[in-house]
Amino acid sequence: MSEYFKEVSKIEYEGPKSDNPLSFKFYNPDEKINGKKMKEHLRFAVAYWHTFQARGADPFGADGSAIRPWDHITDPMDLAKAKVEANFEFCEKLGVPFFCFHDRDIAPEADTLKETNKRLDEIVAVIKDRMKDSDVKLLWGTTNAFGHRRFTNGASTSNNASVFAYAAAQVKKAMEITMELGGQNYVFWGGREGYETLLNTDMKLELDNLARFLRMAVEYRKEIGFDGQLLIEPKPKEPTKHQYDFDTATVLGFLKENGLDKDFKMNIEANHATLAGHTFQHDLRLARINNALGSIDANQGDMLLGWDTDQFPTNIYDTTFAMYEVIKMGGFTKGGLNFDAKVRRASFEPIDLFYGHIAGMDAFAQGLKIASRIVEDDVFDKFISERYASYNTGIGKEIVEGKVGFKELEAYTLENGEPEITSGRQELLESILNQYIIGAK
Ligand code: XLS
Ligand code: CA
Ligand code: CA
Repeated sequence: MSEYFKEVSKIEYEGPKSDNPLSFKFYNPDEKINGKKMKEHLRFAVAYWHTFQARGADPFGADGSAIRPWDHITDPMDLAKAKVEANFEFCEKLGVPFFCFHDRDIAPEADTLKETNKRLDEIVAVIKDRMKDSDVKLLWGTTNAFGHRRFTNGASTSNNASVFAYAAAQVKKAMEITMELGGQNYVFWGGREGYETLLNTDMKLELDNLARFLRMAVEYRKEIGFDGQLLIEPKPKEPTKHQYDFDTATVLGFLKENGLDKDFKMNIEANHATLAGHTFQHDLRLARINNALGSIDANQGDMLLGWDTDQFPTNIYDTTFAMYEVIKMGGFTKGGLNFDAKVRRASFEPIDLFYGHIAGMDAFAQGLKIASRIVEDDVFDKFISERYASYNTGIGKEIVEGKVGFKELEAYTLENGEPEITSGRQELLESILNQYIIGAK
């Protein structure tokens, strides 16, 4: 077995004052927070595509800048096998319990679907074998039905029925291998499911076909007995101008309209929520209150840029708010925190992959600690329940219980006159939040 990251040994927790860049400052996997180990709360995953596939390319530097320890390997299948080894070594050294992949990340596409599936089987066997002596597991699998030229006009929303069929064949196989590898979730991110211009688009047919496709996935999942969660990952734009799975609200409405809301939860990515004009927490909250928060793609965007930068998450406010929602839903069941994040083009050395993940893991560990103190002290919820107390008694209770209509409310208002309103206290709450963020509370 080759060792790819020779300069790195197991990353250990050394505490907040450590100067060792290859150590955790806040992530202490076995430390208990509210009776549960940090590693069980956080369920981190490495994204295969960013960590083992991405080359640091951008539209102005298609060749990429990355230097990787497997660069000398030229045969595509040998390279795919090397990356399996590198993945397990990387996850084990970081103590990350999960990884996630697209079918095409783990095995290169061949000339025919049959050949491609054969390649996949070969690599799946290698992964399975490596899993025997590792604690590292598969969080989720998915399909890349957007990179190949055939998907230029979309996959299940393509104008061409044979492309729809091709995508179905691909998802079928990807779901099978996800199940074979013990994957706990299967993700549907839209890829090119959207449009560039309505001048050439039958929106109604495309949306109906998207629902048909998802229904087929639900049926096939039942047929093969895959018990993982099915997740939809919203994104408003990129690669298409308008992606159909725009945001959590849009996806929830679409699922309900098509009778699919019991079958799918959300995989919410921070950078996608912000591209949709929401905060990360907004989409998490909306999913949570609809019992639809399945898993999280942990990254962050750049507020000054209008695209999907997929940066490692380091913003403590965001990780705190995210973990607040996770704690409030009672923790992850099958989901986790997948680092759908890439190191910057200028961070091209292999060691930067470790620094990126350590930064993200530490930021989420801090977020978890802060959020659990906020939940424990009942800071904001207490304020919120007092703020809405008028709905607990009197006319408010009658509104909530559906006992009154416009006529009764008019009579009530005529009798009671001008309502007394209360301050929202935003600035006060923000300064209390800061006390928790800096660790004073
Ligand atoms: C792209 C998406 C993608 C999904 C998996 O923006 O984030 O990487 O997570 O297909
Ligand atoms: Ca993602
Ligand atoms: Ca993204």
